[in-house]
Amino acid sequence: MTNQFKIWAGGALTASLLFFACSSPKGGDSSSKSSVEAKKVATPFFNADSAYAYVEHQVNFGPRVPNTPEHKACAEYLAAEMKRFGADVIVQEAEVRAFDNTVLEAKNIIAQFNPELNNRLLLFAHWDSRPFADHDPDKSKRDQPIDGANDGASGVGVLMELARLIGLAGHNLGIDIIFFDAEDYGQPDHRDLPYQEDTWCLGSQYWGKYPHKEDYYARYGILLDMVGAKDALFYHEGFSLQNAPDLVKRIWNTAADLGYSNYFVSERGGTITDDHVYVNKYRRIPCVDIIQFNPASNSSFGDYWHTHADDMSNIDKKTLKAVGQTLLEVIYQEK
Ligand code: AHN
Ligand code: ZN
Repeated sequence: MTNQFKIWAGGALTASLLFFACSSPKGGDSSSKSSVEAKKVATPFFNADSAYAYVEHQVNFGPRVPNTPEHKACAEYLAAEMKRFGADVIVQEAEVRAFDNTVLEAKNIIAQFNPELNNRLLLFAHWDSRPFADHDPDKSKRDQPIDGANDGASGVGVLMELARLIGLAGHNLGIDIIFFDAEDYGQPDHRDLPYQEDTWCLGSQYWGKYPHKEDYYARYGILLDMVGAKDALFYHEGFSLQNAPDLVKRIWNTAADLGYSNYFVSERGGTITDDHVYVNKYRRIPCVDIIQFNPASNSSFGDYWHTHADDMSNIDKKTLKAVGQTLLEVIYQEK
């Protein structure tokens, strides 16, 4: 027997389903038998207009480059919004050293739902934007910071909409959403510098070594990076296949079930050093990176990548929807 309740909350439809599994062995009185009751929360509806507005709000601060007032203002906005959605928020302040020895005042923004539970899922994205446009066709503009609408703001915008919905609908598991800082301060390609290890992902490297809770662990982690460009293609990423092959399959199958296989291509793409590598390396959490990377194209990440073309005109609500609804479905299928 199934009872279904539909509740309208804040314009978003959240449906709660209650399942009663009644065991009635023959000859028994079913009303006196123990009934197993399992509560299951239906998958909320991802609002792409809402996610788009969160992307735009970040971009309107200007480039979010560490050690700038725009960066500080955006950090305050992100922390306040996540609190408003009902999360317990920690802003982890981290002094990290960049490729050119600049000390960056980095801030990892950590939003926790059901912080008391041990059984946790981790979702993350970087929130900083790149201080250079090292791939811009106009050489005179390569030292200027970029808007990072897709590279930075898109993943955060999708996760903010997820946080809003998790706050409304609740979840049976603990969920952490982390916005990592200083991901995109990696050594630029336009200055001909000698190769250095580990110049990207400075915020996640710091958090991996000094997590907000001792011995922090999660069942798995999912990273969103560049998830808002028009007609983006998401291939299986190499480190994700190595460390979390089953989760890769589950995410891509879920996307296909929802009708999004035009975005989620079930083939191997690039192997990309990104925040998930350090979360996996230091915390041993299996992680998947959902990242726009087309191995068959010349530009791989897209023509806009690390150029001044990565502005709001680069963002398409349909892509935000495909990623956001898929991610919601994956996490609400969890028991
Ligand atoms: C490298 O280019 C080594 N990694 C890409 C990580 C990245 C930069 N994601 C966004 N911007
Ligand atoms: Zn970047």
